[in-house]
Amino acid sequence: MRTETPILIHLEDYRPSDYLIDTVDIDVRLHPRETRIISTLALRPNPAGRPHAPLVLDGDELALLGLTLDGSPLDSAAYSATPAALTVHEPPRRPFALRIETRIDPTANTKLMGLYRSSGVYCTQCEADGFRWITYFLDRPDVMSVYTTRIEAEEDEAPILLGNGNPKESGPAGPGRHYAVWHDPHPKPAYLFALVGGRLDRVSREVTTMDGRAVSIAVYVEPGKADRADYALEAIARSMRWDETAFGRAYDLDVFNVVAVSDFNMGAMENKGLNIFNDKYVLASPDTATDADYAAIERIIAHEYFHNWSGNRVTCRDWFQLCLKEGLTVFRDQEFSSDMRSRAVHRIGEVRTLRARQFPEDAGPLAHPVRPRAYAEINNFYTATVYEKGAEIVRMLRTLIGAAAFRAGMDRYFADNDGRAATVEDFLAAFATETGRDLSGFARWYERPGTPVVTIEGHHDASARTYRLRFRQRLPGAEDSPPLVIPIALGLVGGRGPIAAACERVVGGVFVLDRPADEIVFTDVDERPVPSLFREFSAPVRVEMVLSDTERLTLLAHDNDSFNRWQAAQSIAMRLIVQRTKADAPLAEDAGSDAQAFVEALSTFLDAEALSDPAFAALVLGLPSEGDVANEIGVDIDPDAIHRARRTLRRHIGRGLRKRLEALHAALADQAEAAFSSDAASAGRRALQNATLDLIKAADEERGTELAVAQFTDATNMTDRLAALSALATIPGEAREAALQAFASRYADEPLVLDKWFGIQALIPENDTIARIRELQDHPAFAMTNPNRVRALIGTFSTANPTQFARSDGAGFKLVADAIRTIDGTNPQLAARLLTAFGSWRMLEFERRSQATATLGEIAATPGLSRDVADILTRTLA
Ligand code: 0A1
Ligand code: ZN
Repeated sequence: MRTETPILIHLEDYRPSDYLIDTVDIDVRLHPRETRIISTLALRPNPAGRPHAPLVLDGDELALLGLTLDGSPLDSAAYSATPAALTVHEPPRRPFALRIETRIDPTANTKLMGLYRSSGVYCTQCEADGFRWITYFLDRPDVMSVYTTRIEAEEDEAPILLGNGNPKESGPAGPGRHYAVWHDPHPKPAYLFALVGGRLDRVSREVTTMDGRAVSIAVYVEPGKADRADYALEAIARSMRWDETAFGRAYDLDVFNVVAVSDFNMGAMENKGLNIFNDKYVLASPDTATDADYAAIERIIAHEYFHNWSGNRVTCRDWFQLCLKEGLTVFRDQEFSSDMRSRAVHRIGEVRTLRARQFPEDAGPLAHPVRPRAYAEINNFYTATVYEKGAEIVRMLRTLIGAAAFRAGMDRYFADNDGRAATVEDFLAAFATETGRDLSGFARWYERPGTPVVTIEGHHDASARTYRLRFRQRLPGAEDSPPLVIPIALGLVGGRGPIAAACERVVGGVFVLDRPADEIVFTDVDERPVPSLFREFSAPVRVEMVLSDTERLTLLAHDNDSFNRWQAAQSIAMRLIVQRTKADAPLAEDAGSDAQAFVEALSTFLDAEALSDPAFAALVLGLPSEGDVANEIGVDIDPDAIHRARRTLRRHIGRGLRKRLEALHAALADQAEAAFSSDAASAGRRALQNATLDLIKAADEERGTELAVAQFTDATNMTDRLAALSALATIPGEAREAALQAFASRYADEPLVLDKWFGIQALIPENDTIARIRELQDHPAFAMTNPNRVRALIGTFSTANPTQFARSDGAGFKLVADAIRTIDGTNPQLAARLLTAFGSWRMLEFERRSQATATLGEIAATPGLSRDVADILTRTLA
């Protein structure tokens, strides 16, 4: 690996920019290989900066073609230009204009940062520091400017020309060429700059904001795909309305455009007035998109739209404050989705993702605070911790101060910081001022990495009729650090339902644990209760409490908190799988006696509730994933043992519930509407039908195959078709290969659908999977240069096929390492992201751990690794 120590950027070194840029006039002449950019910056010394400082503009691989200051060329001694910086040694101590001309090659840009081409469409990606790939600039988020963008192109090649803000003028620009001018009146950092030029179809409609502004909203997609853009368009309209009612935030331009491109490193980007999306999160039709796709599209459309206030109007002072916009915006999109769909079902989904992605990150070598203090490569900090744990912090804040005070605090935050580049301190100050509370203890959540553990003991005193709960908190690895402020939503449950018991420390159903240890006492408790703790998952912690299965079944049956009902079922299943894994004896066929009570409870539950809330029932039937079990066990992981244990329990449950599952599967198939609807109720019915299919298959492969083949053939939507294919994919044989073949021919021209096909094969827990994947890499539809393809095949394999990725012969690690090395040369961001799959290697048992070390060592020995990959590698091995 590169021997030089990575250069770290530290939060404590922040100082204001020496110069500010009030306006940017940027003229871009699009050309596939030689795009010319002329940028005119209105600069002035920053009163808060150092006087007489040189002006140093950022660049990356840039070539300077021309430079003037206030209209006159600069003497060559007055400046110096390298690909990475343009320095004016002694700029005027008054406002001045700099005109900079650069030239770039969008076709050669495979990093997908700056200006690049995706299937012939010119598009940009400037977060975090992509603008410096286009022109020299003060590329930092606290430099905010008003932009006017002129785009010129061949009319044939790029009939559509889009920029930030509002369209101002357009017209011909010489033979066969045309131009468009866009103006964005809202000052913004360069990372929110965007432009698009290409041949695109569009769907659009008008909406009127609560302030009476008429806004034209539009979605642009590849020619011929406009019929798949309506769902995204309507999701924009719903997001706009919701932000008005939930947060009082209205849109502030005359147009709002979304463009879908097929090569994109992330999900989407919130450029002002011109959101650019990975087409996976825009395009949907019943025949090509699953219910999960529809939900993801709605959520990500909302996420990017909500950034217009939480991110754009109020932006970040520096990249250490990334959670200020991301955590807050994730919280906002979660609330939106909960309001659009079932809140309980949605919350369970969020927590599953948090536990599957953020908890392991926080427990491994890549752990970092929600607000990091240092980084070598900022693109590696778009993490589950910044996004998901960041959102949990905002949620805890609301739980602590209450919904009304939270809303008032948000209003104050937006009002006080509108048009500013803010910090986490500014965010907390708005709530502290609003409520008069000291939030300095709470602020520790932003500083401390790691998942806290809360240990709880309960004691019922029958004669005193009291119930006492003792709490202790600790942060593994940082036992001496001051305590966190942990809101614990709780209640007591008895054999007939929730128990009303008094405790003065519990206010509005919430007890706040802000000391290392504490205890509370409920009075008037006659029967021995079961505590229902961390309702709705009120804090991102691990809970340690000894409860019997009987007590957990009381919660499953009688709690009025849906999250904890689901959690109770999960905890029992987890205990059963962990126990089987540790024994690693898939026990005898009837060795389910310890699971009998659980199976009976599931059976009662299904009879009573399956058809009234199918989405919730599907979640209750879903066992913890193999990854969840590995995270629970934490050390000396043998993925094969976990796989066997989980399969045994599934089979046992499937057999125990067999009759009910068959009946439910049939009933739900009958209920399926003739006309497809993507709404939550229909999606819930499909989810339960497919959960029953999966368990029937676990109980009886032959019957499962029969049902799956029928469902695969008759399916009228992608959810059912794909669920059938997934069910078949784990049963070796002809039925599987035939279905895979049929799917591939049906969708031969649908790259996004073939991604699902790649993914399903990457998940097969069999030894042949590696060979299958190597073969699929040569499939005409696969390309190492397209992030969606790579994530579908290699990413799915490395993150969700633990038995094959972590094979004891190292072949799984090697497959992924080979891909990382190939991709690093073209797209370092994507390569670095793939590498994070090695983040949990220390949990593995000795042999697998040794294989991981060897593979990581081989990657490290590769000459010319990118900074992105080198950064992840250094931290993974540290
Ligand atoms: N701000 C975007 C995430 C994003 C970050 C970096 C990118 O560069 C490749 C792209 C998108 C969001 O939160 O959606
Ligand atoms: Zn975001």
